[in-house]
Amino acid sequence: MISSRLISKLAAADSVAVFTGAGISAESGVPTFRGDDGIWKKFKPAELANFDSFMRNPELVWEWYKARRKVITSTQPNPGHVALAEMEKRYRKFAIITQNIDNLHRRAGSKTVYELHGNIERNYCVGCGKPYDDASMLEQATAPRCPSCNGLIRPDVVWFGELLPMDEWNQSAKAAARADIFFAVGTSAIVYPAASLPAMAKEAGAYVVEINVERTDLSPIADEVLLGRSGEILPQILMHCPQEANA
Ligand code: BV8
Ligand code: ZN
Repeated sequence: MISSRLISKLAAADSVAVFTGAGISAESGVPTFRGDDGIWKKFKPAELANFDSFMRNPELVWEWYKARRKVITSTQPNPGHVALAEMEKRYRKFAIITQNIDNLHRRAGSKTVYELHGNIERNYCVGCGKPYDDASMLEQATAPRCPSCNGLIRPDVVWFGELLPMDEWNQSAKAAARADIFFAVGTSAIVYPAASLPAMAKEAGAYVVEINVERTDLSPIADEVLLGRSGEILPQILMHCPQEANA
């Protein structure tokens, strides 16, 4: 499965970046977006994951995120997340660049995680920007309001038509540009600007490795496509990583 070329690259690499999508959390029981039980099969992103819909019908959007938060917080990181948390210790420069809002990389112990599309466990007031992360308040039936300015409280995720968090984006672009190996794991790579990162890494000379149960729009630019479940492939790749970071 893992080529001798990748094995030698893993041994020699100084900087590794891993770009992840919903597929890495599928084995934890978090529904993907475009899979058969995909979120976008049931709900149209344009109807729910955008600011105007939220302001038009905050209860509906809040209910949706509450349902997703309930699923997500009842799941555990899987061997794919755990392997990446361990892999971070084997390289001097290592970064996870995720589109996932499920916080599972951090819960697996990963330290350097750039959340391009936010985190479902964080919330803030659209009026005064005050953060609200205590779960009890979030369990309220309707869309909660900010006690200090009465503004609506929203999940700290990036909706369609919204800009990505600048710092996360800049750090991600830097990690992609300096990567010796760039892994793209469990993503259909069609949501932009996140989906432009693999090409940026390739452009900068990275060895691009795709891990997915099927080929995607990314496969043509990948140097290597490993077809299979990330929860099985990532632990195998870890076995070929240096025991500790090169000095
Ligand atoms: C923006 C958070 C500036 C919320 C999300 C350029 C071209 C075309 C369109 C655009 C463009 N630039 C901007 C756009 C518009 C838009 C966009 O990209 N639209 C797409 C649909 C074409 N982008 C935006 O709006 C972005 N903002 O550009 O702002 C701007 C402002 C004004 C006007 C213009 C521009 C913001 C996008 C962020 C949206 N928020 N999530 C929430 O989650 O509720 S996106 C969300 O969907 C995820 O975060 C993720 O990014 C995406 C889902 O993709 P994946 O994670 O890859 O999941 P998917 O199900 O698709 O695929 C899973 C894969 O895993 C599959 O390939 C499957 O085979 C594989 N798999 C399954 N099981 C396994 C597995 N692999 C391995 N192992 C397994 N076990
Ligand atoms: Zn407020």
